Amino acid sequence: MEWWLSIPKVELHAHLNGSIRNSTLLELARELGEKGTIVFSDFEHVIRKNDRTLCEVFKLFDLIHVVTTDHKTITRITKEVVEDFAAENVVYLELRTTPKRNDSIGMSKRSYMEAVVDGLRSVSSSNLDINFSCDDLEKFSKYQTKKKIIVRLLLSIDRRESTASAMETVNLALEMKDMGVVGIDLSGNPTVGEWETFFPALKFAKEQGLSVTLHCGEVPNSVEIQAMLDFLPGRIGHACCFQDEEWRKLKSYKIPVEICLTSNIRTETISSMDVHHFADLYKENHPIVLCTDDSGVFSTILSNEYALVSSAFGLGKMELFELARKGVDFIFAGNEVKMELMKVYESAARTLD
Ligand code: 6MZ
Repeated sequence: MEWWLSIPKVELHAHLNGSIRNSTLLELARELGEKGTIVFSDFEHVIRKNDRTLCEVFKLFDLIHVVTTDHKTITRITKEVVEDFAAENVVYLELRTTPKRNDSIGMSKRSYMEAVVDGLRSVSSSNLDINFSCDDLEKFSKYQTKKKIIVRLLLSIDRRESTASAMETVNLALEMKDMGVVGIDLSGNPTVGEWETFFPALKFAKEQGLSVTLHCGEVPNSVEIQAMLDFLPGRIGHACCFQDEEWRKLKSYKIPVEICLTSNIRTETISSMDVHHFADLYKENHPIVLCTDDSGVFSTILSNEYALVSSAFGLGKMELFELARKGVDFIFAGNEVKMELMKVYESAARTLD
């Protein structure tokens, strides 16, 4: 595992509220339990459960959102999530989250995002290119030297949202470009909502120069999958339930795929590793990048996803280092950041063992 921890990695598919530390989640739930807002033992039972179907995962997210509603908590979890990724040598993180409005506590989509940005700032004062020493991560003690992580943000549109609400998120993303927002994600329960509802906002985002990534094919839905591919998003996530025609389109359009192995297996969208599409896409040299999806919910870390590929598909260290390096080609940040990351990989390549 140490080798996977030590190589530089880019994380392009991580949901903020899915990446919370279990210990933080339990602490927050306990506090709400004491106030009588929730029944702690019910919450604890759901959090500690390991195997969840896709449907159960979305129920869990609703529960997580109950304990992470206020601005202070959003700031805290953002800081912790960035620290955890940096601790395992993630050198570039595109963190995605759904801006939430909650009138009862005076939260607007903008103030939610400002709380996220405060979290990034509290990791470091050096704007969004965050330099810091990890001092509270016992699990990676060997890697607690000074680390640098570059963080950018994607604003997610939840599939439960209306066209107007999706448009509001895109406008917010445009307003927050100078705060590290580089794109838009479409996510949420794939059995809910229609592509036509989100299309106007996503099209507008693209026209305005924002990058777009879509959760695509988490459940079988040929019509939607093909419409999504024809939209030519910058990347897609998952691609689990594709038919031949959809594979053909994906490959001919060369749309990069964010691969989330543990998530796909845990949610049973893919029945086992030996039938996972990673193998075929890798063999065909299709653009792919390994990601965690929800490291908290699925109890994984990015280094573990690399270790999994090594054991399940027999890739060697050099091949995996190259796979990690290629992830840089698919980031949504601009060329300056890409060049900086290239240098990180060049220097790491010289010290490979
Ligand atoms: C689809 C997912 C997801 O935005 O509150 N999300 N959407 N498929 C998945 N695979 C299992 N994992 C997470 O983070 C949590 C939200 O991200 C989306 C869901 O909308 C979930 O509510 P934020 O930070």
